[in-house]
Amino acid sequence: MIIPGKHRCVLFDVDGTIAETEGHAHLPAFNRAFAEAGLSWHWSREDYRQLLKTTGGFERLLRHAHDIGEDAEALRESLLQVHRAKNRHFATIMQSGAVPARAGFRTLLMTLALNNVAWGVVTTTSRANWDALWSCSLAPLVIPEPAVIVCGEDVGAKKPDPEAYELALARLGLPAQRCCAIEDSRNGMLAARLAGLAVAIVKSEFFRDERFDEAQVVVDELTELVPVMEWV
Ligand code: XBP
Ligand code: MG
Repeated sequence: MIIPGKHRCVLFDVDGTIAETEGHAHLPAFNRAFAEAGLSWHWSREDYRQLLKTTGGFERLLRHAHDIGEDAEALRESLLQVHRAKNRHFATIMQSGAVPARAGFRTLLMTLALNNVAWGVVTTTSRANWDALWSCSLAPLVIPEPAVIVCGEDVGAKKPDPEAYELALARLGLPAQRCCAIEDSRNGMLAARLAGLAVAIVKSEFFRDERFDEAQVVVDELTELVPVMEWV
């Protein structure tokens, strides 16, 4: 799928794709924020699997409030504070070193670099969460920096809307045919496909049973994408 010479940049989703941040960091951070705010909410892994169908942590909080019959709009201000606290706990968890990059991430990046292919980040997570993952888990791997970074705050509509991918392409000044994407969720795959990109899916903890019919390739681990020419 990646053709060095034709493809100039591989766009990586973050949560679930570069690292298993959802189960190891976002979910415990949400539950810590709920307890801290004195809320009786507590999300199990099964709750979270369902809630992840809504992209964006704040949007996920609004949806949960709605699902349990609360007036989500009336709670908007207090949920904004809960979301801020969640991201603070996320940073603390990342600083503890609890969430390494997925197997093969570094080797894949170095292989892309050897083939003169850049990489970028297209995520619906908050910029602060990307910064925490980068400084705690990725920069220590001594890898090239991403050529473009698009985060949740940069777009009006989150995945599966293609806006984040379209913005990354515009910032790179490249057409969709010169890039491709690596995603772990159906929403992410649809966003990339709608922007005209070929997509490789790497299966992750919460999305492994989703439908990925529209993807060009589906693998269990990033290690399987390392021989980049074999994606063709
Ligand atoms: C990631 C998300 C994010 C994180 C939480 O989706 O949906 O919302 O779960 O991040 P994707 P924030 O991997 O498809 O980009 O709380 O910062 O929104
Ligand atoms: Mg993801």
